[in-house]
Amino acid sequence: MKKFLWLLLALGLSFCSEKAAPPEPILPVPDQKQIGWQKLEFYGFVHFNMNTFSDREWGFGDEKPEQFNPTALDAKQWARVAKEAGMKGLIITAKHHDGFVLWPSAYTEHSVKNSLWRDGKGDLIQEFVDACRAEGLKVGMYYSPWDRNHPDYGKPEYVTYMRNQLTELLSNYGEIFEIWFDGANGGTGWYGGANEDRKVDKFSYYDWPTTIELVRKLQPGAMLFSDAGPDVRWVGNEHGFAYETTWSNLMRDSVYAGMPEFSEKWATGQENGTHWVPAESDVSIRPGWYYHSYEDHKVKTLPELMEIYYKSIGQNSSLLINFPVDTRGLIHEKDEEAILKMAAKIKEDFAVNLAKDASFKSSSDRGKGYEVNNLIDGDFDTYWATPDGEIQASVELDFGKNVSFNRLLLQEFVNLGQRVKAFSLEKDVNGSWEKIAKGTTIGYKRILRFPDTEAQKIRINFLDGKGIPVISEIGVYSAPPLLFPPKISRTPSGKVSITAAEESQQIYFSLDGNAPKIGENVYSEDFEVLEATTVQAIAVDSKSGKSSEVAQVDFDLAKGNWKPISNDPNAVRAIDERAQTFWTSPNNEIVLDLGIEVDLTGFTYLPMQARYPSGFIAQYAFEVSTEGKTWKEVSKGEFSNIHNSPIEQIIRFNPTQAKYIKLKALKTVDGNLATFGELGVITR
Ligand code: FUL
Ligand code: CA
Repeated sequence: MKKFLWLLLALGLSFCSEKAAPPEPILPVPDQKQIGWQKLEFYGFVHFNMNTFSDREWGFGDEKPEQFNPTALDAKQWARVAKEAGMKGLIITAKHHDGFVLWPSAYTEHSVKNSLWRDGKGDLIQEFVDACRAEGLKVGMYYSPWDRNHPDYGKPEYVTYMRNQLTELLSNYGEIFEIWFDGANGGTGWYGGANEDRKVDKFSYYDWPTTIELVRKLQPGAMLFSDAGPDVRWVGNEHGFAYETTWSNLMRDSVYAGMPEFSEKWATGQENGTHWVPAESDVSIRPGWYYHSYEDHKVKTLPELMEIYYKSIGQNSSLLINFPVDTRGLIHEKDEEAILKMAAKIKEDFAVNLAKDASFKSSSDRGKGYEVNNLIDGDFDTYWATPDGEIQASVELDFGKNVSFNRLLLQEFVNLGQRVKAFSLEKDVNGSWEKIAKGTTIGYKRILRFPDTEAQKIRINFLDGKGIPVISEIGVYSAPPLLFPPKISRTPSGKVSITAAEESQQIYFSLDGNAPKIGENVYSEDFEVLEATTVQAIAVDSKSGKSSEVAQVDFDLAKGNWKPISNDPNAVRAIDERAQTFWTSPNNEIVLDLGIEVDLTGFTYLPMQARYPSGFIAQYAFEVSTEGKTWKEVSKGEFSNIHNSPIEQIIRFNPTQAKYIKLKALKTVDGNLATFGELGVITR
């Protein structure tokens, strides 16, 4: 009897272990740390440093340690918000381009140790690390290679300084999951008082191989980020958007950090890329990376944040959302509210995986261990795959009844390399297949969005790939509709119109600076706004009664009577109230006649918004005149980070009288003729 049982058991075991052979990997493949990192998906950035207090995006390097003085700093609050938002880690700006460091480094006096904060005894990196660990968040460090404070920047001595500081950061604070090396480097700066322009050869100056070796030695598990990787690459823009086609494979030997053509030529990754260097999408929750109180109402709306989610995590990229921590040393209430709304909406969109209740069928599978049920077991490490050579294949889902859905989620088992190049989704309509949506690459995660559609049976077709499909998970979801805030626009002569995303939605607005109230001030036709006025509006869905986020625009003087002083008739494009048009000035300046004399307190400059920008103003001078002959300069300075973040630049100055204004480009980012997307004035 006993013997018989043993026999049965042995038979059963051998039967269970008859697993078919796994597919051959297609190179390149991720290494262990990249596999772990990929599953994080969502983590946060904290931009908090000297710029927070100098109200700049890029400090010049001449700031004083005393300026750094948060009044209520609480890193625990940052960690709590990040955790509640579903983020898996936080990366902090240990040192930004201005050179000030958040820890008491032994190698510089330009540090928190000489600030008033915690009487100079504080170590912000330590507080940050402790707060993250307490919430179970991973810890990352941003370290700017460019240093506009250091006297030796540009010389070999500085590279030693940089490595000494990295050694401090990577030895004294425990395990680090990512180190972020910024590609922006070299240019004007204070440099210990030299006040000059210092160019470095971005390819060779930092001797990256040696620095990478150091990082590997101190933190073998850390992901190294830069435009060029080596472990994780920049997505090539600061909107938080990956691409329709996004490969984790990169021609790594052809790229280097800060190379000018990276975004256009390399950022999407390449099908035949030689190394595994997946994309990370970075974006700030406000227009700027650092806190500016004038952006308190420009926190990204829920629709904007969801667009980012679907275009990053939904397009084979990780997502890094930035909090510009404020001068108190806290994540601003509005930023917290926005990120928590986003977290709730992600949960809502993916609440029920309809595929879980479906029966699955595939055109074929490679045998035991690779069947279709692996696609819905919630385990990334189990997968469905076809026999060798069968690149084209399909998986059919039968829900058993008609269901409504609008999202398809697919995950490739990328541990064996990224493969799929084309796939489609079809539904069964009375016995024939009708196309609903299609995609190109999948990678670690791909989410397709399409209008609500109903079906009992659907089919996913794998149409083309570098090899057989190897798929970990499939999800089908029905995301509830999202109400978009209305769009507010004004013509040059001052007519304001407000439009909602759908006609069935009712619009309410306000002009007094308070949020619009449902039931008060229904918008029914255009109205006039000629002077500085804040217009706010919401859209209300009549079916559900739900309302959108508030849209807000700060208008100043209408431009109806303004005239450009130029022979070029196209100059009006700089004042046509349309962000998409621009003017290229032949002499790098624009002169406007405002028609009447006004009290000016500032101006706004919107860089051109076209796909391939040119002539962004990097350094400017602003002059005013009352008769158009004698000019007075009222402001001069730089538009920091305008290249990567071409948002409206807002410059304020002491009140002055003007009938004529002149904005001069002293320097453009690319040396091309200056372009003007839109020019405006501030009178309040
Ligand atoms: C850019 C920097 O220049 C910005 O200031 C910011 O730190 C962003 C994350 O990277 O290249
Ligand atoms: Ca699975």
